[in-house]
Amino acid sequence: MSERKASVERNTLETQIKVAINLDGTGQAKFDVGVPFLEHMLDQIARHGLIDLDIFCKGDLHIDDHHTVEDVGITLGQAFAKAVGDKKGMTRYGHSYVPLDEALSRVVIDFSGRPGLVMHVPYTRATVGGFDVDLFQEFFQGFVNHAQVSLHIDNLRGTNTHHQIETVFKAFGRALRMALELDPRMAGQMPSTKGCL
Ligand SMILES: [Mn+2]
Repeated sequence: MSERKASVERNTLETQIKVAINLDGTGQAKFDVGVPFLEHMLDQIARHGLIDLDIFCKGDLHIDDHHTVEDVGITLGQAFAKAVGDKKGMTRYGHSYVPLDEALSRVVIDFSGRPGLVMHVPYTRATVGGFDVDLFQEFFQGFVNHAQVSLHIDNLRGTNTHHQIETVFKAFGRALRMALELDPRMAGQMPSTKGCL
């Protein structure tokens, strides 16, 4: 098996980003993106996905967090597309339910080769510690467009906004872990009767 690692650099007038990932890691995470709440969420992907993540972003935070959050999603998606390679022997589908006290979320992912996002998170507040939680829609849309995955995100219940979105990211990490798992019984075959993804 070739190593499932990737490094991507993406530079625009709004953000300068470097992402390095190892899909077969242990959850080692290093972040320098300037948005603490986003870093707290990215940490959930690393820990619960057992993916090593090293993300640096210098963004135009003097305007607001929007470009940074969206562009980190885009660049992370590009890194995933590169790291999964030809997807031979990969489980392909993944899902997870994660609770956190009163909150419960479900995330379902398919490394289909086609971008699609359905996200339903009825936030009870618009911000957490000054962070605009609406931006996570932009994060996931950026990720989906570039990782070329179908992603269904549902927060099923929850009254605390921090809990609502944290369960989404934990379930996202767990769903990724399931989908990325290499299944020895597949003996390197494609997880599709079409023969390609
Ligand atoms: Mn938390």
